[in-house]
Amino acid sequence: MDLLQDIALNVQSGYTEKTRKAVEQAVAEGIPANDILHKGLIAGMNVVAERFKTGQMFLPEVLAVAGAMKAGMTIVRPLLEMTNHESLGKIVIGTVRGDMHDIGKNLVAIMLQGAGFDVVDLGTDVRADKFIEAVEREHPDIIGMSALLTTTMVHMKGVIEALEKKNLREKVKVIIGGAPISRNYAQEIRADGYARDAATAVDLVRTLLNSTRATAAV
Ligand code: B1M
Repeated sequence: MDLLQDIALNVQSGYTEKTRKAVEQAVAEGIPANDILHKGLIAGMNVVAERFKTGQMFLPEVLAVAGAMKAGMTIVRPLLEMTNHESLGKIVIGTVRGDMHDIGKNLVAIMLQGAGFDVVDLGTDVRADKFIEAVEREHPDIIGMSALLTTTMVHMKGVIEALEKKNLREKVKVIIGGAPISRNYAQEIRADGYARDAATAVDLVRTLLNSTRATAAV
């Protein structure tokens, strides 16, 4: 069987050790890290997301899958980071308050790092004050917020309001994403952009930074 298919199947089955070994083998065979991520790890995770949605998989199995995904990503992440050293801008990213989902947010962070951006990852369950502290400390160009629950996506608005209160809103762009998020929601809460997946997030960040720099140069 194709090694990338093997990785996808091991992720779907929640086999942490087998995923780790298959990813190590793929790296040793010279398969590009980007292919291992997209055609192996993400391909497997997409199948799981669909099965969970349709009730063919349950939480304990999904937890095992998350462990396998993490094991694979631990190996691939430094390789993606190595592909581009020059920083094109800084992004502070986190999953909002009350939300522990981090697989998608981690993918966005990895893809941004791979594309040459500096990424400060605040992790999961990030409260508004933590985002504010990070903006004051890190001076990022962009804040990225992720939410996977309809009950937690509301906290994105709270972060934007906190930025406004602190007079920081003009200093930083805000992008949002996650399964329940839409372009309409981004407009409603006055975010600067929405991305449906990690690759689109990279394009969005590039576009926002280019427009900021073009405005600054005028
Ligand atoms: Co949870 N979960 N979960 N879960 N989980 C969902 C989100 C759910 C849709 C499943 C379902 O019922 N069909 C549902 C939410 C329902 C809703 O709110 N409408 C749900 C629920 C209910 C829950 C719990 C409440 C379950 C419970 O305990 N009863 C609980 C909540 C815990 C908490 O957060 N407080 C819970 C727990 C968990 C696990 C811990 C078991 C595990 C998370 C493990 C982890 O992340 N470390 C888990 C998982 C894995 C899922 C599903 C199956 C898969 C999510 C995922 O990783 N997808 C999910 C079902 C689904 O999404 N269909 C589900 C793969 C990932 C690559 O995609 O995260 O969408 P995604 O990220 C994409 C894009 O959205 C986008 O790019 C990413 C890459 O392409 N993106 C961004 C994401 N963030 C972005 C940010 C950006 C831009 C793009 O800019 C900054």
